[in-house]
Amino acid sequence: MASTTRTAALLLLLLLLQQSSVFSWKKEEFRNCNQTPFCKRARSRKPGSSNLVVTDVSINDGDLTAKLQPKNAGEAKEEQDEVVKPLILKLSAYQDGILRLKIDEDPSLDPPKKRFEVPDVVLPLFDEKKLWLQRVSTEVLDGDSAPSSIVYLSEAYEGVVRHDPFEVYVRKKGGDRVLSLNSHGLFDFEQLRKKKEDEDWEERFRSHTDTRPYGPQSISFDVSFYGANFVYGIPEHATSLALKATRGPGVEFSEPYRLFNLDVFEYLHDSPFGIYGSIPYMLSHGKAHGTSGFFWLNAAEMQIDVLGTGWDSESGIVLPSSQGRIDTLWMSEAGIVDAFFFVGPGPKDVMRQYASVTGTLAMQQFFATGYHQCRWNYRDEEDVEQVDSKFDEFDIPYDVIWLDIEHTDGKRYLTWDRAAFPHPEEMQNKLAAKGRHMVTIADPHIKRDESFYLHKEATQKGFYVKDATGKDFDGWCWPGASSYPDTLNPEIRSWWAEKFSFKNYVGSTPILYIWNDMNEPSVFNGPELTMPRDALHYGGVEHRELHNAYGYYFHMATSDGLLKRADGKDRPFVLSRSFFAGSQRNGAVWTGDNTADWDQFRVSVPMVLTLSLTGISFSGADVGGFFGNPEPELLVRWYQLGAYYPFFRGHAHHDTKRREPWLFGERNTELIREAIHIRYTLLPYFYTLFRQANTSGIPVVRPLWMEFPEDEATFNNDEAFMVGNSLLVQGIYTENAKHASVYLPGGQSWYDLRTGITYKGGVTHNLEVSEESIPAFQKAGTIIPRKDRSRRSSTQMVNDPYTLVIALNGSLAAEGELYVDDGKSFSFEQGAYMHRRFVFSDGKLTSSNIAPPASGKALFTSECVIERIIILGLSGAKSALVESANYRVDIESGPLNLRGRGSSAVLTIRKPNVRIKDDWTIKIL
Ligand code: NBV
Repeated sequence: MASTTRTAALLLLLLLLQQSSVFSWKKEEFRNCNQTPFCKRARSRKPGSSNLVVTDVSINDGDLTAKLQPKNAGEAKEEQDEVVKPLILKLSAYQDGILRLKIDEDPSLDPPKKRFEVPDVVLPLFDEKKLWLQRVSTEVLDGDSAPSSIVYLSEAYEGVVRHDPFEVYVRKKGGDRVLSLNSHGLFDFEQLRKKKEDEDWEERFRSHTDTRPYGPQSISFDVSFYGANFVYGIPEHATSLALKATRGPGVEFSEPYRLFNLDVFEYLHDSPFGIYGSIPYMLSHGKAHGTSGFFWLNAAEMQIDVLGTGWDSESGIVLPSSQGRIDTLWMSEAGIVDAFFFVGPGPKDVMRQYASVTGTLAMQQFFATGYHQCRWNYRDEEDVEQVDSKFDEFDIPYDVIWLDIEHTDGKRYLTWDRAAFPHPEEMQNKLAAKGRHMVTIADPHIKRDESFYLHKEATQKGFYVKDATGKDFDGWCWPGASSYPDTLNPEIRSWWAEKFSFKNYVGSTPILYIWNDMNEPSVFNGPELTMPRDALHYGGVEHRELHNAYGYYFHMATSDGLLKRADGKDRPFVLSRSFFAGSQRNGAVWTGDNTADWDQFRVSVPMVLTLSLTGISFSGADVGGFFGNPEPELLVRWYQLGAYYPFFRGHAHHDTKRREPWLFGERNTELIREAIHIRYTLLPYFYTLFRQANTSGIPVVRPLWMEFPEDEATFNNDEAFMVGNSLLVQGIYTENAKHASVYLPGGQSWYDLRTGITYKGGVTHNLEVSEESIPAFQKAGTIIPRKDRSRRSSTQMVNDPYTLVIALNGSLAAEGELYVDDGKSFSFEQGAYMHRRFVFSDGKLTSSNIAPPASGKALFTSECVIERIIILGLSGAKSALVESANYRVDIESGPLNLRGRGSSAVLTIRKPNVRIKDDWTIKIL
């Protein structure tokens, strides 16, 4: 027994050594497209090679259905020994301009296996949006020789299925195309079939063999975006926001964008290589059409080429000019075609359309919008107490302290290393007394240890993912030999969820929340450090079919666990590294193991923006960089920018030097304190934006073009971003910067957040920068609610008074909103919240209610008042009248900032003391 333990320990050590040697990107560990047969096959296909035609079009249950088969299907039958079976095509239209296309094998023709359709991603409510198609009109459209079937999509758009050659597209009624599929004839669907005698279906990569018992089953097709200047989306890659061409003359990336969830050590800062999560959803934006989106619900490995101008020249076939059109090639190893076309035409329309399919951000706990302090690891209770008290000593607010894997008993998650953490409840109670919270890590790899209750139960109940032979899959991860719960199965999800009850998770208290890491899943001895593709899940589903959604189901189960433990009364908070379409419903996501360097810092912005565009509104990057030791200047710049990420957490690898905010000298502590403080002052605004993301799918942070869809200069900008519609933030991504060029979009002017100085829009400004702050501007015409008093944590700010910052536009007008609820329960769903609109015009500020009349009894109220109103862009006034109450309040000029700089056109109304719950008007006299 002792010798088995020794051998296991030795093996683990060897593995860890091997791990540390891969602490830098090791290309050869991972497959490229040429080493991935389905990708290689799809990429070698020539335009026009798909010879499918559409037949048997009819309307069934409100959908258009048809058959898809080779043009010469009849003749082929006689010549070939194999009959190519027709595929079944289904086209459905939904409200708000959404077209759904499904293509699968015909179940009545007895395919060897049912192909996998990803469950639990499309909202059940989406079905209610279906437009029951009554009729289809069949016509020969301009320039075609064969007919097309046309269906109604909305007043402005229609869906078209061209019969020969097969093509599906969306167009403006009778006019320009928006999106199309198979316009270049690259569609291919490998149907499941019997293995021929001389065939070898196995695939080998390094020392691994994939048995591939079902053989080739990949699908590929081209998708074109019209009226587009750029395409975006398909996370997760560390690269620019606007996607680069991956094929064609002179491209920068020669590999397609890969979507395959992997645990990649030290990922590169500019690469199409797929990392922890995948969302097969691409958006386009352009002057001519506006925005459109294409989502392929498929969880198998996907590779996507963005085809640069002239991409087809390799084949000798040159396509018509691609002016204003961006062509892409989508390739997936398995699954079915389940594709959604979103017509926009505005960026926010597309966000809403996508959200109606996959859902919006779960409403988050208020505390989670504050600052999180993490490290691998906070060693013990004393360390936690020290760090916690230092935040108070240095007067820096923070909300959550995190415990990484070392806090457990030998990496058995949901247990404690009792030597280091003998009194977990007491530790949490002390944090709770200051209104703070704790997060512990719970990874999906379960230690294969007979005496570990989780392992015992999972084994007995048969709840683990199986290997290709049907035995429990046994892989290596942090705890050594490990198995993985099969959270595709709803029963296993609810079993996992139960483990978070206060009774089951011994030592947990109501202020404890969860972090899911390594859920790609990471398997140290697996192919490409993940689970073998021939591993088996519930219902005989092969791992290859759902790989990209494994982390999603695990995140979902954990989030359900936190919901259950509080009888559905407390909002869960779960951070996940891996994600899929719809993960926004489970909680937050972060960008994994970045490095403490300027390039990685810079790429965090397009990464967070891409997540935002694809529904994941609550995301952020490790502030400071996970690997390596940031120079103090980089750390400070990272805090200054990270304060505007939706998810704001400092984190570091255990080999790095300690880097809590007070460890870099007085000046740097002051700068970091200021950065974190700015975040806290803006929490009312952030929380209002979180609610907007929750109701509409419009993300908290946005690429500039989402707010300025007409301004071409914004389309490719990923150095700056908008927080909501009112704030523009620009990072400083170089050392020792004295100046920064900042493009401020046109149409109105902008106010520097610190000085109130105005800048013209539509111009790139060359601004002086100092170490004190990064450029941030409030858009003229907006009102931002703030809470300026400095507190220990967000929960201590609940009763604090507000400041309103009014940035006037050219007509001396502005407007903004404030959303407030109890910050933790679900009573907002019954109407227990406040939603106010502030409008400034004609020298008057009015506050009015925009919440619908509350339906339930659980009304929410707040006695909070407004203690200060800052008006940017106005001068001269001396007093104001609070109407209805009929009292006067003083107006002062200023404030100027610390250096005595600032605009002269800034006024402050002191102590108007109106309550946020009331309707009121304040008139400038
Ligand atoms: O649990 C340890 C780390 C964690 O700190 C990090 O945030 C994760 O992304 N985890 C990865 C595993 C080890 C990475 C080297």
